[in-house]
Amino acid sequence: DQEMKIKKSDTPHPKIALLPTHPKYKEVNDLVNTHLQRMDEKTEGGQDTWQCIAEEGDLKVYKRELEVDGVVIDPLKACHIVKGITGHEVCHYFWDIDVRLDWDATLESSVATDWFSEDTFISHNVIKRVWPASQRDALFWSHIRHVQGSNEDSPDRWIVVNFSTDDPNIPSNKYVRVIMNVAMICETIIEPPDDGNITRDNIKCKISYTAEVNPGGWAPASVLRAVYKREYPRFLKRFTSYVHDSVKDKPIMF
Ligand code: 18C
Repeated sequence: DQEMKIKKSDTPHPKIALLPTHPKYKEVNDLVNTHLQRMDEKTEGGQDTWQCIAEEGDLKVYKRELEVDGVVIDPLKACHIVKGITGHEVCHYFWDIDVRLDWDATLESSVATDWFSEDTFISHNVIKRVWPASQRDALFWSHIRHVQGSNEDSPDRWIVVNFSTDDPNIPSNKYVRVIMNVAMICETIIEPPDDGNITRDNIKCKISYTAEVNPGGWAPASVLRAVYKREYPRFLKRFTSYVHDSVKDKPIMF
């Protein structure tokens, strides 16, 4: 009995493809853990420091104004609840570079430049130019992970982290390089029907998205804040409806 318990609690982690011997293993894990912890802590407590910049139905977008040496680096967070999709589906489509340009309208191109493992790769992304600023690019690793809940209070989650990185093979002199730390964390809520047959009508996904972006050089603050205010809500609506439409006739990916 005791042995069973040890075994059970010892193996709550689904497989992570990134190998512990990989040079980026620690960085990836540290970021995943920090994002999960931060999500657990905040929201209510930090309420007053976050100002709501958009609210539409269940979608809420908040920012905190922050400038360092005149450069706007406002942290951003958003929450959304979307019916008919799972956290696995949301994270899958957010992570999958093959579909990135189908929903991310702020990107001009996105190319995978290195694979660490099946769940982690680096991509080079050229961002559409916003007048009058110089054009930007971003180089970041993307990691997707299933985090099994450890008890009733900590639910099952899916997470994707996009975190800036370097690669000497991808020169950063053509564009201004943006530095970012982005996380998408999802939880699936199931309301089981009486007949026990779960359909898309019985599921919804609680999404939490955070972005810390340093534009990598001066950009006019008022333009940047106006672009963020318009583009983040637009991205969240466009992306979630993209997922919704993509999966509606497919079997549920739990
Ligand atoms: O998370 C998102 N996307 C992921 C990839 O698919 C990834 C994001 C990477 C890029 C983040 C880029 C932020 C750029 C900020 C600097 C721009 C400086 C411009 C100067 C202006 C004065 O994690 C979704 C990201 C959604 C980002 C929304 C806000 C970004 C605005 C960027 C401007 C692009 C304008 C495009 C306008 C045209 C749209 C039709």
